Amino acid sequence: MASSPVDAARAILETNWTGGHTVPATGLYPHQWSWDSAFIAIGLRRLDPVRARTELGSLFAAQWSDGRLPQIVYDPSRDDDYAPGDAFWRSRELPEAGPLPSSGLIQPPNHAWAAWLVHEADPVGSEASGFLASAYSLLVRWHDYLAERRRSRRDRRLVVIRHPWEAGTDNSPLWDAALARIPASSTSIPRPDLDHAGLGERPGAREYAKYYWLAERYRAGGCRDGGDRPFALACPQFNALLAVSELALARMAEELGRDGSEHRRRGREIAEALDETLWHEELGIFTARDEVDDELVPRRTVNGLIPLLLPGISHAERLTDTLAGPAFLGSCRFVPSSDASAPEFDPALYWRGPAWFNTNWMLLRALWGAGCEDLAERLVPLFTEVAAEVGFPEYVDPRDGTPRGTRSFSWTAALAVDVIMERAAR
Ligand code: 2M8
Repeated sequence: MASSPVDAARAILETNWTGGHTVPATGLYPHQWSWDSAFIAIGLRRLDPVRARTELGSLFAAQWSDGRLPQIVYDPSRDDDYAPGDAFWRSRELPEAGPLPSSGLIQPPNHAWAAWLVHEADPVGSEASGFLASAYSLLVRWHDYLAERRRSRRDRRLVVIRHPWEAGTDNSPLWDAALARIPASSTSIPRPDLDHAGLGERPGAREYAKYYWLAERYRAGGCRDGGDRPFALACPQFNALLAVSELALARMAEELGRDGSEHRRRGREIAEALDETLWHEELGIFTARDEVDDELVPRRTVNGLIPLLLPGISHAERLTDTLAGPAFLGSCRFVPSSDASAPEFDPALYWRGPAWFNTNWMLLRALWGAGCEDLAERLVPLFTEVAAEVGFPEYVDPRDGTPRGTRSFSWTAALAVDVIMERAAR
């Protein structure tokens, strides 16, 4: 008998489990990634809350003394299988680096949100193991790092990314204009990733040369955050996740018998800043603001829809219309990563068109939360049917669900489990 989608997803999460964390995919991504682990823990909490806590705990163990949670925690035995690796970052030579080999960059702050959901799935086990208290104090330091060292110079309530990898949406059109100003690295760049995914589905050599230039420069400065910032953008998805996570920290604080009001204030403040500083009136969507030229980037991308997660943003109605309109669900079955009506749209190329499971999952939760049942129903089959049918891929063609990227991808499996179980409980 064919296994159920949940059993199939569970089998992938088993295969990708190393004993302490889950790799995103065994070939293409052989280490632990920061925001992947948070999405994976959200799915694991449905299957095995202890393992969900271990997943987050192993990432937290890599925290730097300045509070940052690194983009990647490296498995030194796989250092030749992914670039840039531990040999590039040499984090152990940096005084502020954490105890485990890691990248110096960061990823979107979905961790407190995940930690709260993981706690809620098994409050007794979470309290007994000390998970809630230790996660809370560590996550406060993570958010302090963002607020202090990554503060936007344009709007103090927002934070900026310093590399496209920090957005999680590496080659999104949002970064094109900023990258055009960045020189290419002259390093010969290894591309083990191309052994596992098609050339037309990964960023090209030109982008990689710029990614490396930025990473080399950041590393040469000891991964410190002062000084000039050749690439600095306030991303709407990154900041929306920070706000969601502040609200989660408030819940965690209150559960621990502490005052959560400061976290709530900060969450509200970020939402206000999104409304005031990152809203593009003409395009009807949030977008990134480039701090180098102080311009809003005139592109519709899925990053600009993620603020729908925030209760009370003032542009929610218009943003929902944009989601339902020709750039997104008006012309696609699932939410594409980038405007399907724009000339740069490419349904197979990474963050320039395909539908990703994590962003569709966030939007599904936002739509459920706002009572937009009809639009939400459009996204449900991506998780309950398509994911398993096409082998839990990294992403799909947003028009028809054709699988793209690597297969047996962990957050796809984890978030499919989450939606299937949520659906059954509703
Ligand atoms: C992709 O990013 C890495 C660099 O971090 C890469 O392109 O090699 C992105 O999809 C990112 O969001 C994700 O966290 C990572 C691992 O799944 O892969």
